[in-house]
Amino acid sequence: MKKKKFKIKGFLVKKRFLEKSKLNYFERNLINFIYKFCMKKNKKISTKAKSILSLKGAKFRLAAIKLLELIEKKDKDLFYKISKNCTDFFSIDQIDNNKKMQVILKNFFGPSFDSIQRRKPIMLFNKKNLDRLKYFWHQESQFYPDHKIGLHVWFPILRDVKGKSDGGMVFAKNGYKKNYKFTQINLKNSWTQKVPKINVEKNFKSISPNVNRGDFVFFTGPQLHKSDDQFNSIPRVSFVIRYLSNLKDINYHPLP
Ligand SMILES: O=C(O)CCC(=O)C(=O)O
Ligand SMILES: [Fe+2]
Repeated sequence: MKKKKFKIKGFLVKKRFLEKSKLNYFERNLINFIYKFCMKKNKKISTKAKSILSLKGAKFRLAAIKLLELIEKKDKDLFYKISKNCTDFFSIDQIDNNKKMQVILKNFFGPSFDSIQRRKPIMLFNKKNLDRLKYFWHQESQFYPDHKIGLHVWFPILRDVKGKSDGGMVFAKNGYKKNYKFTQINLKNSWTQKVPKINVEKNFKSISPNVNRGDFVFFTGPQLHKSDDQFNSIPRVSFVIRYLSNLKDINYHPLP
């Protein structure tokens, strides 16, 4: 049987990429990480995280989102630290080791597969009326100028993202063909922004895909994207993993 090829132009949503049991495990690992990470930094938060671990299913997920909301409200510095460090738990590696992920990476990177460098994944949070943690339009390729090729993998946890204005991601249709000059913006406890010097919305159609728990969105370095507006009163939580390579002669080389 012929192997399924992974072809991507800009971005692609892979439905049901990760089994629910693995995602459940991942979500619990995150709360367990917060419980331990906050033990010395914020006892109250730590104790709360521990108590949430006794909940199951939808109750657990909602309580987990509320916990993150509380941390962000009470201690912005701690929240930013958690966003950057919470992937020190091992279940993120199980996503790399997933067979489907390996096939995709091999197909996408071809001969550069052996030189993939993975950037430390981060947690992303999009809450109504909270702009500090959102991304404006940007291209990941501008954050990694030394890497000629990049594949980025974004997936929501704890709740589904129901398309437009639900706090997910927005992609510019066909907006992956060149790198644009940008303006850099740095704000406290916020991600660095590299905003392209073009009017993205005027030049491209915006697409806000539905992305359920377990669905993964893949996008390439130059693909223009941003955080969507958030009208849902329940915040959105997601992770992103970045795979990069700096071999110059990379082309699309599918596996035999
Ligand atoms: O999750 C978001 O709001 C934006 C994510 C993003 O820009 C990325 O994952 O590269
Ligand atoms: Fe991004």
